[in-house]
Amino acid sequence: SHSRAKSVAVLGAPFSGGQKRRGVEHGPKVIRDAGLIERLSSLDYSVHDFGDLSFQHFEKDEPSLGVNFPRTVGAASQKLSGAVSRAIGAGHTLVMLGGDHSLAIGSVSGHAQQCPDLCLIWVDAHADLNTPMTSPSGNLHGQPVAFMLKELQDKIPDVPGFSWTKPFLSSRDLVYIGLRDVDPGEHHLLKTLGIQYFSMRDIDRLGIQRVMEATLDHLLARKQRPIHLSFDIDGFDPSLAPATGTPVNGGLTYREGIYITEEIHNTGLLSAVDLVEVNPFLGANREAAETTASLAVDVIASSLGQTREGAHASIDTMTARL
Ligand code: B3U
Ligand code: MN
Ligand code: MN
Repeated sequence: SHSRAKSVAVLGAPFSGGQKRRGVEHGPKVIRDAGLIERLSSLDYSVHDFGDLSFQHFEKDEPSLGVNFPRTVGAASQKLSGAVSRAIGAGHTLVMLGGDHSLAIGSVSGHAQQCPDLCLIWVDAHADLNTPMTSPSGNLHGQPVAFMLKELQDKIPDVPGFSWTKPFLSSRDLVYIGLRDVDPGEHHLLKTLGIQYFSMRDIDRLGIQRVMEATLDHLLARKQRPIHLSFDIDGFDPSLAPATGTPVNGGLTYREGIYITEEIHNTGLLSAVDLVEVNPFLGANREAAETTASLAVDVIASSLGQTREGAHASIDTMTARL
């Protein structure tokens, strides 16, 4: 047999403090139960399942500056950041299972500690770009990108729990795909910072093939660098991903979502992927949760090289059978 070329680290982050609906902390369990580890092993990765992190719950965590559960979210992201940094430093491709999208502050910053020149692809119905001042909800899962961007340094107040992190990403190193529910403050920032984004309307106009060409050209034309994919399952249409906290009609089709991840895999530059916002308590029934989790597995497997045309492992093992 041949040697396994690549290793992947799977890290669960059962955390829900970035929003108000219980259940999203069970995302890692349902995604594993949908067969993630077996699928990645069958793609010929050496899979290192690091299990689930456990997070500190702050008894008194009053809102501060309009932000809900600031200390709990800040501490969770800080812990995740360290774990992600260590896994990537050890040479693994990282898969982070959320949990809500506030966790991306931790996963992307931990990745950036090891790979300061990374770029970020954010697949989501939402821009998650609110600052504490523009946020309509105070929920930190609607704000993670604002905490990362250097250009917004002066717009982020000193929220308790977040003194450990400082902005590390330039707005030109970020592309959004799938947007269709953007708040006024977020839209203002998208436009004034000149962030590259492809809304669902843009996908309707251009088709997903040209969207991916433009995305990868924008991020990689100047130089090849590591990619962080932060995939919110609500990027998909709610008919495909019903078990999520804030579903929005008119989302990605299955084929569009998988095309996105196939193209990212084909760059050979994917270094970390977040899969967030799977909430098995939501959706009409248990089947809704299971389809959503199974879709999450497909997204991760496709990001890591599962193809729709099939593949063969090695000439040697095949020719023995032909
Ligand atoms: N933009 C709104 C709603 C929202 C953001 N992210 C999700 N929902 N999943 C907010 O609260 O910032
Ligand atoms: Mn999100
Ligand atoms: Mn979202």
